[in-house]
Amino acid sequence: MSTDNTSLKLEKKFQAAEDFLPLLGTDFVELYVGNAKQAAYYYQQAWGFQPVAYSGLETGRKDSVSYVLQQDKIRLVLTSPLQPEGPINAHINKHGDGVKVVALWVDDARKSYEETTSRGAKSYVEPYVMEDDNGSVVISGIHTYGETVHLFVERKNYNGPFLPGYRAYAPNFKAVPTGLKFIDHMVGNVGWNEMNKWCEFYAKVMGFAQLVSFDDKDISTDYTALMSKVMSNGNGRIKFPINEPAEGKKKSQIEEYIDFYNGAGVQHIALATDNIIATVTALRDRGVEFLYVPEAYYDTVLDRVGEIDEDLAPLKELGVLIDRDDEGYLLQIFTKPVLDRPTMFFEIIQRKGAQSFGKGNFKALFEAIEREQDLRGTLS
Ligand code: TYF
Ligand code: FE
Repeated sequence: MSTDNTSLKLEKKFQAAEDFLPLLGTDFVELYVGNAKQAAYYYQQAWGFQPVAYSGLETGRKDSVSYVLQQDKIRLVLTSPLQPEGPINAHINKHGDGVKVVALWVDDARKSYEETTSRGAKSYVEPYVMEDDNGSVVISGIHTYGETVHLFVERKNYNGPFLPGYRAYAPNFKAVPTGLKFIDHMVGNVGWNEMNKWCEFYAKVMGFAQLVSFDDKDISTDYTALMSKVMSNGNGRIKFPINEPAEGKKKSQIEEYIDFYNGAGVQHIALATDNIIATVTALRDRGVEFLYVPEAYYDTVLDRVGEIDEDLAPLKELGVLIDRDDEGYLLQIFTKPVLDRPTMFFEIIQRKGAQSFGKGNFKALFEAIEREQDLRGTLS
């Protein structure tokens, strides 16, 4: 892998052609979950997300219910079925709780749909308009890996709490934020030999370019292996690394995910903070569990990354990992899976110049993941 100046590389990759799919950012991430009310409580209490909108029986919706939670620019939607059968039930039955929708904020949802479907995207939902007293929203959608979908959300004529059909929701409880700012990247796990297919999808259908690539030699530990490529849109606001399992001495963590999720899906959501020590301290105090890194990592880390602004002691105490590229450094840490199935987890990341993904930490990180796999008996 090369660690050349990634921002510069991104500019170069995109200066040739006009961006046919301009993306303003991530609009929301929707999880289908078994019990949205209790999941909402977890994300409020442990993660510091504030409830902002709700739709369900009280708003005239009969089949399902959604809670919308927000922290700075990050918006999560938690949806559960209210009836015994339907697509949400089927999704939960097959995958457990997991990400169904990665919604992208656009200026023109109709054009986004045309540009992507004409390049081969499979339609999920044709453009449609929703209206209420707060204005109108246009939404369209396409399929991506597994049963995951992308919605294009055009909300320039809307000023309600979330979308038409939702009412503002502000329980007496006030969430205490943990310093999470925006989604830095979202990673997809896909099946054997499917990485290139999905990277080509993001390139051809959505106009993304490849930032970096890691092969199994870059990132295999003594045991497990995977391959990964990072795809980015033109302005760099949307970054989607795609992982596939690789053959190793033991079962790849990506294969474990695919087994339990029953297919491809979102593996981790990386959330940015500008004070990782404060954020991770708060999350840990509220019960969020992080991967453990042996203390020996900290004996040599500064030889590898050089001087950093932070004291090493609190980083070591929390298990925060450090890496450097030619643009600066980054601090990152990974939670254990946040579900009973070993599927989705979160990354907390603070970038101090570096635009890469922590390659220097792969060995320590993957060994930590393998220790958890070993406890689950899923390494072989
Ligand atoms: O997003 C990334 O590329 C880093 C590293 O299974 C990573 O966070 C890659 C694969 C993986 C876990 C983390
Ligand atoms: Fe990541």
